[in-house]
Amino acid sequence: MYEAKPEHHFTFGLWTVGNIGRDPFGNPTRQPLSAPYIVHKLAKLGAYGVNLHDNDLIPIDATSGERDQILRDFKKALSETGMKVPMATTNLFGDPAFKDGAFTNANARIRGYAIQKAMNAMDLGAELGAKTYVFWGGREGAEVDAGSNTLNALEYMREAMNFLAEYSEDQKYGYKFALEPKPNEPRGDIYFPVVGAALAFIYTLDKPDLFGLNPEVAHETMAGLNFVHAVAQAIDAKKLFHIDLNDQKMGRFDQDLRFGAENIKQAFLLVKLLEDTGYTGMKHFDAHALRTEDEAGVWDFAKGCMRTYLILAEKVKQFHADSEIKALLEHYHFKDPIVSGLTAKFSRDNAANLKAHTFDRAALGARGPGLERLDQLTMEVLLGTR
Ligand code: GCO
Ligand code: MN
Ligand code: MN
Repeated sequence: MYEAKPEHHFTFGLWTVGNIGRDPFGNPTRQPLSAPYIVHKLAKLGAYGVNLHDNDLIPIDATSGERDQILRDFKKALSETGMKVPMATTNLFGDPAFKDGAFTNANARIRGYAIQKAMNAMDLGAELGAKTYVFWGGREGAEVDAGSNTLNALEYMREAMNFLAEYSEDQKYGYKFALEPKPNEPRGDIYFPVVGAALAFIYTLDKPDLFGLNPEVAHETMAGLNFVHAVAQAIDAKKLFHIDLNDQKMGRFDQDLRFGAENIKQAFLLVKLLEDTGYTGMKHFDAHALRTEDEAGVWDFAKGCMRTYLILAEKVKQFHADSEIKALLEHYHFKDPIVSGLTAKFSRDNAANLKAHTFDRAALGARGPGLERLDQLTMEVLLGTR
């Protein structure tokens, strides 16, 4: 029961299970794990694949000989296990060169270097079979706004996105690009802080069809927003290209907790949204084991993410099959075909008839939608008492 299988499309980043437990106050608590070792371990746990930043695999200062050897070993692990690399991305935040941003840096040379690094990382991702390319602008932000009017940054970002989309097409890589918004951390303020902001930006690009979103639970939660609503908006716009699953307490530092570790009801509603709308993309766990853990804890963490998703998917089925919940939902979605016929589309007749229609305002205000009972039953499904 609840055993992860490749068909579930669960993925992890090399940087997630490979996280060595460093934080701003403390040294690493775990040894680094090699990429081939991670691939073998995740394959045994039933993951579909592993995602990477260029420098998770190939150190930024590797010689071309070193690069080739690392790639050979990594590809061997992939072919031995059948693991895929569905998503790739660029580390544009770790090196001091990017301390004041990469694509949005005020320095034209750094912008050029960032685009060059992204092209090389896209080459690497394509070589490994990746079809989704993520842009997480960790350093694309500011603490000091006096140097720029922000419009420069938006223009620079647009230039980079347009350039790299053309590069992908020119190379026939077939990438879809997923923008990953985050409100802050590591910068004081990051541009495109939330899903809605990134979504609006996409339509200002030359090739909006190539761009979508990679929303992350922790990121909207850090901004105090409802993640399920954000994902729904991305789905509505047909822009949910990828998703980063983890968990987060509101008002805390960026925690990257195990999926479902904190807010079970939200995790359930998220799984429900993804399952109900037939999301078939990658379910990527962008989280890491607690700094307290040893390597055994890392694999418990990885197993836990996938198992919780599968348990919640089972609860979604139970929710839909529950006849009392069904009745409550019917009560909640009150239907009136006559009124709906009038509001479905504007016509002069419909407008005139709607104006002439008599609504019993007092009765509308008096009717209870039954949400207390619905929420309680949802909790009882989750708590296992139904
Ligand atoms: C974070 C982000 C990153 C990105 C990753 C892939 O908060 O650090 O979530 O983990 O997802 O860089 O683009
Ligand atoms: Mn994150
Ligand atoms: Mn992420």
